[in-house]
Amino acid sequence: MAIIPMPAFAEQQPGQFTLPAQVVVTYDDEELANTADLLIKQLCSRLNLTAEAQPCAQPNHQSTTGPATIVLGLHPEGLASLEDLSNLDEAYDLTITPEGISIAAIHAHGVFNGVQSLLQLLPATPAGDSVTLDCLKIIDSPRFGWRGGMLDVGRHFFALPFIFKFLDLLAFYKFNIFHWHLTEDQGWRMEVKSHPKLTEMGAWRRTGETESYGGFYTQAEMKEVVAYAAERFIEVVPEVELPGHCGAALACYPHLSCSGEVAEVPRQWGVHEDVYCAGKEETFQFLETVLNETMAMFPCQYIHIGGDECPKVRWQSCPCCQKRIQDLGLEDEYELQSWFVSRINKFLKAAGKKLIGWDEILEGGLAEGATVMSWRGITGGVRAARAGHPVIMTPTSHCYFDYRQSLRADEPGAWYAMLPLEVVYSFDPVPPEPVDCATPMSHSSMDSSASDLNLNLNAASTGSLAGDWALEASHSDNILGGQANVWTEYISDQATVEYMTLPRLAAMAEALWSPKDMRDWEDFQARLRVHLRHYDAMGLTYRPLG
Ligand code: TNX
Repeated sequence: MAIIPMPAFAEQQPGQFTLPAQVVVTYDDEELANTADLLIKQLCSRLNLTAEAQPCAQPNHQSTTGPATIVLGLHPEGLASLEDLSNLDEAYDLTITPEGISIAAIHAHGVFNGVQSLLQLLPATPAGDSVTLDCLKIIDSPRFGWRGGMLDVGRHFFALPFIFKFLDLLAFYKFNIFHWHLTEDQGWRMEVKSHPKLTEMGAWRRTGETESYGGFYTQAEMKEVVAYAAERFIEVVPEVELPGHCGAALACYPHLSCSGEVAEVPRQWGVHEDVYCAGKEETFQFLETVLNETMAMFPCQYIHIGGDECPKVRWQSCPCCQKRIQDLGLEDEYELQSWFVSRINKFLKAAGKKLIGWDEILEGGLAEGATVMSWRGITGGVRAARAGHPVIMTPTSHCYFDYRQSLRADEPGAWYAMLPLEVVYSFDPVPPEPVDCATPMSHSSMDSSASDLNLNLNAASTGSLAGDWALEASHSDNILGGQANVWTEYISDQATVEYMTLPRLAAMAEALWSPKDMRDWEDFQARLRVHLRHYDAMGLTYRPLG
């Protein structure tokens, strides 16, 4: 049963079911029509079967052409088998008996998840004349509600068909968030009708005397992406970087910087000192116009505003910024950044949206209700969760898919760090609970050195040893989940994105979906070997195991 992520409950049952030559998929609610259609397409294209979908109101799912093979059923009133699960929106019951296959759920998203599990049970390519499946029962729902994948299209641009392919991959592993990093120093990728220069000029950077590199998505294309993702129950979270990482925008509109002098779209990676001027009102007029167009395209309740890596050096010497600090009675430039983000937060909130930012938004004070993406380790996330803010854990140590996968000299990826598959697999978005040193250790024969150590530990702490590396259980509900990030400074083509993503995305999927106590590295690798055949069939590039 090579399903990844491992279902919460799965049990092999006696008997087998052979798919007939003519597969009939029935569904009892219009909301399932699209999922039925996606399933049919897979059966036809992948396994050369003949398959059709039929809406069917009858409880026994008798179709007009004979008994249904695969029954998709929606039960908004609830399902006894799913009663004990959490995250019921995504829960499903997949049953295979000698008579047929049934996928039942309370919400359409659950049925979609069940279909993904079924597709993983089917052979990757046509296997002989017929397809036979072992009977089984799966009852499943995710551990975390936020299971994200981020793609940086700013450093390198990836055309629309690849975005669809990336979404297919996220869906295959039951991810439900696509975080789209759309603006960067090295390129602005999102059409903004009120500011056409952003893509006419900001989407392109000079690569030689006359050559330039870049690309962008039109608003119509971005809406297509949102619709394609929605069909796969994935929400698209757009990221518009502020107040830093905005070199491309400043090249188009230099008056929005402190100096007014940003010459071209930056060609170097890294952290750039030119950022939006926090003192000028024009900055906020610009950003609000851009965000209004962004919100009109992306129905998701979240807007990611970046917030990371914003040097303060320009603000320190800018009369407008210094006046702002004085007028508002702020302590320093960190508080100025906090004020900047809070102002944007209020704007988004008034439009009914929620702000997400990288963990730097904690500096100088966190905006009301803001969600924090903790990337510089987990400590920012721990502090935000303790303060009652929602948190997505995405520490570099486990979630940065731009890092190379081994030390081999020919391994692609960023040269400065490594993230092997096994480390991704060990990721847990919820930090351990603090160790209470006041509680004596239960050693039956504690020797004197151990007891000295214990005394010292007690003396050095007031109850908690773990500080910001641990989180009290009472706050752990604030951890929404985790996310894999594909930054693309060192990834310039689609095949390399795939190579960096696979198979690590599979490990991340299991870390974010499956019950923690089911994590089994050996078993995961065995299932992964089967998945490599799926990658081959889908035409995906991946890093071989080992
Ligand atoms: C840090 S993660 C960044 C990105 C880089 C990445 C490279 C974050 C919020 N900022 O701009 O691409 O490191 O690993």
